[in-house]
Formats: sequence, C-alpha cells, structure tokens
Amino acid sequence: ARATVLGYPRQGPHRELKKAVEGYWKGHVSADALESTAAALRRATWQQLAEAGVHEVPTGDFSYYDHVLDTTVMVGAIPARHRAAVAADRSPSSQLRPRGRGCPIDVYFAMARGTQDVAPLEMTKWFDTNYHYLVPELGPDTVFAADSVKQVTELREALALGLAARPVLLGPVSYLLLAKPAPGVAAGFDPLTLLDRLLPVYAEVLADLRAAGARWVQLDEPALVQDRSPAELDAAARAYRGLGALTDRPQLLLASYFDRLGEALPVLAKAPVEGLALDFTGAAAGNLADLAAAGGLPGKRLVAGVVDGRNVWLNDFEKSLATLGTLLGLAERVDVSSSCSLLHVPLDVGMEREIDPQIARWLAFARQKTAEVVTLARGLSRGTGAIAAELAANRADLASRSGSQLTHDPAVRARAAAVIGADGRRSAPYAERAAAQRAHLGLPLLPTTTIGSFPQTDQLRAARAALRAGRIDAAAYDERIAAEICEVLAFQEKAGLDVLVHGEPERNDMVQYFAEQLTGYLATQHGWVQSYGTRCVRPPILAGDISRPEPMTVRWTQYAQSLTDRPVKGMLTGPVTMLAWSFVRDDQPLADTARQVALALRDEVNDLEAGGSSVIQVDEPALRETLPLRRAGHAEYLAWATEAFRLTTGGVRPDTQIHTHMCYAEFGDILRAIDDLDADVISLEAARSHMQVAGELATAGYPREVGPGVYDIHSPRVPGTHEATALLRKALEAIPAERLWVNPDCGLKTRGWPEVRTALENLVAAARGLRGELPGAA
Ligand code: THG
Ligand code: ZN
Repeated sequence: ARATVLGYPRQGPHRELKKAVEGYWKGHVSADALESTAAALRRATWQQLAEAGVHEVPTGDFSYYDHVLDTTVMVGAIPARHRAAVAADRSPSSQLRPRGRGCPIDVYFAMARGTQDVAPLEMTKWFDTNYHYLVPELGPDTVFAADSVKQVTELREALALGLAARPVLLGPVSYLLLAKPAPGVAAGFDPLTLLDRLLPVYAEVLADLRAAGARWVQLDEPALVQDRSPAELDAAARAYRGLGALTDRPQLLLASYFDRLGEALPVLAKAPVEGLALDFTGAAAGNLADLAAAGGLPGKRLVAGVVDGRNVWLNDFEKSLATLGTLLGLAERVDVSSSCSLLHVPLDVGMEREIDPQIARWLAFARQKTAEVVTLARGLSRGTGAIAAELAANRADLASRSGSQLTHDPAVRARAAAVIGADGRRSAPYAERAAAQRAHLGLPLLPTTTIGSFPQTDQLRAARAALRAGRIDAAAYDERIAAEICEVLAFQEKAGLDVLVHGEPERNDMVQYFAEQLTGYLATQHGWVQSYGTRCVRPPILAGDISRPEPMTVRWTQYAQSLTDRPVKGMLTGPVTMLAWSFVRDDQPLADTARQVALALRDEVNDLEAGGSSVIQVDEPALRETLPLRRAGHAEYLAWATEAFRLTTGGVRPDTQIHTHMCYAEFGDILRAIDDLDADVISLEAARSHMQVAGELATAGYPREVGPGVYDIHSPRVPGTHEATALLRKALEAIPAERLWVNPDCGLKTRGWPEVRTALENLVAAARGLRGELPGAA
C-alpha cells in the first residue's frame, strides 16, 4: 500500500499566497513575483509531502483563487464579458503574460472579482464545506476549448523534482452539475446537456497530461454523492465509458468525497477506469458496506480515504486499519489517503504555541494528517509490528482525549440530559406574546432597526491589534469601545431608528468572539483555512463540553441601554452557526454538541433579559448552509437545529421579543424549519431579490413578524428613499403592516460610515412616509 492525499492547502504557512495575490491586485507585486511565489509554495508543499513519505503527490490542485474557476479556464468557458472588460482596459497590467493559452491573468481575476464595469461570476458554497467556489456560467452557445497549460506546467514542476505526481482535475460531470445557466440563458437550461461537447476537451487535456508524463490522473466527482436522478447517473456512466475508452490517456482515478456514493457507486465501480478514490469517514462510512455489496473493485486500484480531510482530529489508527483490512479483499490494490483534499483544514498544529501540548496531541491538521496516511500505509503493507510505536502513541492520545475533563464535564452532561421539551417552548403562544410585546415596547407600525453590527473602522481594528500587542491596556481599549458605542447610539437616535443596537465594536468575528469566552473551545493562532479567493477564516475548535463561565455580552449591551430610552437589541450568534463555523468534535453526535452550546447561550439570553433587554436577537446565518448533502439527512438535521435554537430562546418572558436573522436568499428548502424556530421577528436578505422571500414566506403561511432587507449591504450603492419605499410597498403586498419591519439586509460592519448614514436615514424616511399612509398608524 502506498500513501497519498487528494489535495493540499494552497495559502502557505503564513498565507504567503494571499499576500502575493492581494499585492498583485494593489499593484505592489508584479505578475512575475506572484508567479514565483506560487511556484515556490507548490514546490515546498510537494517536497514536504515527499519527505513525509507520500508516494504520489497531487498537482494542479493549486489555485490563485479557486479550482472551479481554474476548470472554467481549462475548458475555455470564460464569459465574453470578462474577456471584453480586460481587453478594453488599457492599463499596462492587462498586457501581462497569459496564465494559460487563452486566459490572461487579469481576465482570470476579472471573473473572480469583477471589474468597474462587469460583475464577477457568482460565488457559492462548495458542497457542505465553508469553501466557496465560482459558479460556471454556461448556455446552449457555450463553446468549450481545451487549455491544459496550468495542469501541464504544474505536473512538469513536480516531475522535475523527481517525484511521482498525479494531476487533479474536477471531473466533467461535477463541473456541469456545479454550473448554472449564464445570464440571459433560460433558467430551465440544463448544463449537463453540454456533456458531449465537454468530453472531447477533457480527452485533449488527458492526452496532454499523458504526453507530459502523467501515469495517473485524478478526476474529482463529488457531485455524485448528492441525490442524483437516473438521467444524471446515466450521464456519469456515459462520461466515463467515453473517457475510459480513450487510448491516449493516463490511468484514471475517479474520486468522490463528503458523503456516500449510494446509487452512484455501482455506476463508478463498473466504469472502464483503473481506480476509485472513496471516502470512508463520517457521513461516507457507508461506502464500505456499499462497496462490498457491489462486489468490490476487482482488478482496480482503490485509494481509501480513511483520514478525515475535513476535521482537525487525530485519526483512530486501529479503526482505520480494520477498515483497510476489509478493503484489501475488495480491490486489486489498496492505497491510503485523506478522505478529500486537505484544503479544508489548517496547515500545521506544530505552529500553535498557545494550545496545551497535551491537547495539541489530539489534533491533526494537514501536515499531521499526511503523516497519519503514511503511517497507515506502512502498517497496511508491513503489518502493525512496523508501526508499533505509532499505534501505542495513537492509543494513548485517544485515551487522553476520551478521559479528559475537557471532553467530559459532568455538570454540562447532567444538564443536557435533563432537558425536557418544555425548555424549548416559549411560555405563551405567539399571539399572546405579540400583544404583550406591543404593550411593553410601544413601537410604531413598520418599526425600523438594523441587524447588529456598524462599520468596523480602521481605528477599531488598530485598537484591537494594539491591545493584543500590549501597546494599550484593557482599560484603554474598553474606553475606546465605550466611545464607539456612544457614537453609534447617538447616530441611531438622531436618525430616528426605533430598535437600536450597540454596533458590536468589541467583536472581531461573530463566532470567534463567543468561542473565546466559552469553556470547551480552543482558538488557533495560525489555523487559517481558505474561505473564498484570498479570504481565510480561523475556525475555533469546539473540543470539549461547552459551558459559559460568565456573561459574555451583558456588560456592553447594558451600557448601550443606559444611553437611551429606546430598546437596545441584545445580539448573539445562534448555536447552529456556532457549530457550522467551527471545527466540531467527532466523538459525539452533532445534536449533543448543539444542545450544549444552546444551553450556554440560553443562559446568556436569560441574563440579557434579567439585565433589562426587552429585545434579543439570535443570529443563524448558517442554518441553511449546514443542511446535509442528501435529502435523507434533512429531517434529522433540521430537528436538532431547530431544537437548539428554541432551547437558546425558550426561557424568556412572553413580553421579551426574540429576533433572528439569516443571510442568503435561498430559503425554499427550510421554510418549515424557519417557522419552527418560533422567533417573534425574523430579518432576511431580500433587497437584491426584490422582496421575493417576503412572498415565499407569506405563501407558506408564516405567521409572525418579518423584516425583509431593503438595503443591500453587499454593494456600496445607497438606496434612495423612493427605492426603499417601493421595496416596502412590495413587501406589504405579502406581509400585513402589523407584521412588517424595516431593516437592511445584513450587518453593516463591512460598509463605510458615510454610506451607512445616508442609507439608514433614507430607510427611516421610507418607513415614516408609509406609516402616514397606512390606516391605524401611530
Ligand atoms: N465568520 C466565521 N465564519 C464564516 C463567516 C464569518 N464562514 C462563512 C462566511 N462568514 C465566510 N466569509 C468570510 C468573509 C470575510 C473573510 C473571511 C470569510 C475575511 N477574512 C480575513 C482575511 O482573509 O483577510 C481575515 C479575518 C480575520 O482577521 O479574522 O475577510 O463571518 N467565523
Ligand atoms: Zn446577514
């Protein structure tokens, strides 16, 4: 057995790639310097993998921005608007050396980021990870043309180091399934109808890679782990019959990950290709039984993903060896691998200086996972005796984790076990609550509010950095925060908003801020993971049982409330989002972890209420995005997710108003769940979709108050009073005035103060204008 990984992080140990790409955009870094930084990072990665004992290194998985965008370049599906935008721009940088045969680097970045004149490709989540890809735009007129330059160049670089290398390509079926109809193409257009045109392009790239020295090529088909129609499965069978039948090609390794292949497994197993890479971890563990049931992979290479590429936990060697042992009987040759690309985990636990060394031993980032793969491959080929020391250390580390106080806090467990249904139910039905809240809050019709955050100015970020560096003390920092809150409150009063917020100047990130204050969470210093393009996040690690040693938000909320007579909303991140944007523990069901987080947040909600907050918002922007890949998993997920939200918010009085907020407009699949949250008020993104979501909620019979956003905060554009009024009139067609709120789409932290000022003044003017027209207006 040999060791490999399906892909590797691209940013470098100190995010060198991010810095080089952003430097290029700003004009500080030349195209040549960018290219040599990238080449050096690739080389360092391959050398490190080889030194660790990886036998076949992945190539072509590197990207300046996104591997789906790279595939768009490889198949020549560059939208005309991006080519034209750069051709028209006569700045010197547009003359730069082409990245591929047909794609200058500025066209590439134009697709990724847009230009003054043209919109970028749309960005969306890569399956159920926190990575975002750029959505290919295709139509009946799309003409594909092979551009293998990037793939061939990177393969040659690795071969020149004397390494065995395996180019990684996004497969043609997944590429089409991830695409959408181009602007101007009928929404019903199915990109999969382009398969026969796309296959010859893949054939050409495969031939080029073979000519360049590739013995194997990995074709990733993760889209086949989702629910697929018989027609889609037929397309996959046809695609690989076609590519398999080519004579001028390397050996093909079809890779899938993130969930079980299910009905697609027999399709891929029967395809005339030489190997399959399968995920045997987490939700995909069922692949083992499915593979046995399908008769295995006689005569084929199986690359067994037994090291989870998406979490940060130490592998269980004995369990993995048992799986590998079973697999030996099911294929001609078994190699060991990560379950998916290691793109989704940070680079190296060894860089973390602030994690207790004993606890750091429970963790495995990309570098440690690579070592695990190598050890398992050695154990599989030479017997467990050859890895006796590693096995003993692994057993000890697993025991240390499962026996630790961090992972087993009896008080937290007892409390979670004692939860009863009533804890998740408000003490009065909505109609009664609404009346009590109306009396208690005395808000006008069409009340105005914001989602929570106000612009995070450079001075604020500088103050946070100064505090971290010890250049200012906590008292000086707090003074700075208090001054900011004063200013935010004064502005909101003057603008005439009805429900105010403190603006969240003290928060770096809506998950990190809470994770830092909860027991059971670990933070990393260098644990960066690419989110989209050059943007990275450092997800906190939810490592143990969760408890809240002391209130987290009460102090600043009370301070803000002391400055005004109007209600100030308490602002919290909900339990589902806390899980979605963290690395979660793998040693208990997600539902149990969610319940622990919910109980900690419930205490915070109750403390806010006791401290005088009458309005409390619990944000769940990630509720939709954590939905399992297969529909079979939806009901169970939505059950624990809504339970966790209700547990968080269920303990307050009827006259305390619970708000929630969600971003992104695709709510179709979860309307029932949104209703089940039983929040008194929900604010949603709606400006860009012209209030479509208001209509959807109304059609679904949503009975409570709604604030569809009338200010698109993703754009620097400031909506005028007329525009906001028109959007509100549209919303009023679906939602009665007694249940309609007026607010922006999302938090304002990424916007500048001047825009925010005008936009909110216009929003208040629109609400006031409409109040004057409505019967029964206050
Ligand atoms: N918080 C957390 N996770 C998230 C989001 C979040 N995951 C999904 C979504 N939002 C991702 N969106 C972004 C938006 C901006 C950035 C990263 C992900 C970003 N990052 C800075 C960078 O890369 O330069 C670094 C930020 C930092 O210093 O912490 O701008 O909102 N937890
Ligand atoms: Zn939002």
